[in-house]
Amino acid sequence: TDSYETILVERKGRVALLTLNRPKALNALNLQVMREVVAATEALDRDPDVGCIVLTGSAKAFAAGADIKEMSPQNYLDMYLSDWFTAWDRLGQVRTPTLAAVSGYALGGGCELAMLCDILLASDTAVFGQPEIKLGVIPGIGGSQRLTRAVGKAKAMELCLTGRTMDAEEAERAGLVSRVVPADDLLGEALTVAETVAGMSLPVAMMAKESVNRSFETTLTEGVRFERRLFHAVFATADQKEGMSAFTEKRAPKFTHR
Ligand code: CO8
Repeated sequence: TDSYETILVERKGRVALLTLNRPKALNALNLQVMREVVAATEALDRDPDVGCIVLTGSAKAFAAGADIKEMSPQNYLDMYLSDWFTAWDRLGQVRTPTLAAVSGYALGGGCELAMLCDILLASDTAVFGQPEIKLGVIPGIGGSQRLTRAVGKAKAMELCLTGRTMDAEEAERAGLVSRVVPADDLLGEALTVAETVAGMSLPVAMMAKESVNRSFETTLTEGVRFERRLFHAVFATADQKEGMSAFTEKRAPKFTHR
């Protein structure tokens, strides 16, 4: 982890904290940031001792978008051949639960990066938007799709077509973020939520995540059938026995992630 230049990676028990660290560019996402975030997250995903991955930025900016200076001179073939930003999609395939703790700007690729995470917590200073249109481009890391699924067509269209931003309160009302907390409490609250998730059975948490994500990919009937299969599957875990025994015995469960 020492070899990363644009991110910091820390471990706090079963929680991993990944901090975007390009302060001079408000954490603008260039190819190096993409490679490092994706590599670090995938390495943490392979570690059975990590039960939740928190992604955060600075107080001023989660990430102010894709790196405009790096993108500016590219032509079609440059973008196509280097497959610009496609590796970000791999964050959506990570099986360990992920949490984005957003303070300040989450614009363009920054908003898209937050939306690639499972839980989205915002500070009261957070600002979300897809302002690409103002630069003569459109969202490219799934923003037009994930924002629309998160907040509906009305708001997604307005944000993508005008480039206007929304504050944390509007983002919460619209269903983009699960909760807004005071800026000073954001990281603490994010780590508390992450510890809670990481304290659950990891394979069961993975299945819960997989099941929720399935709802974005399939019909209700198929989604419910998928959930039912996983529900049956959790009875093959020791953690199901432990969780239910602990309840009966009126004690806290001790999950072994098996
Ligand atoms: N890229 C590169 N550099 C940036 C970016 C960015 N997105 N955002 C900020 N910076 C740099 C600034 O250039 C500045 O650098 P310098 O000091 O060298 O001039 C430094 O960060 C500080 O920024 P500001 O001085 O602008 O700070 P302010 O507090 O005045 O303003 C804002 C903050 C409002 C966030 C402002 O910086 C801003 O509007 N940034 C751009 C936001 C934006 O448009 N984001 C969308 C980018 S496009 C995108 O994300 C497309 C994603 C899909 C691409 C997919 C391709 C396949």
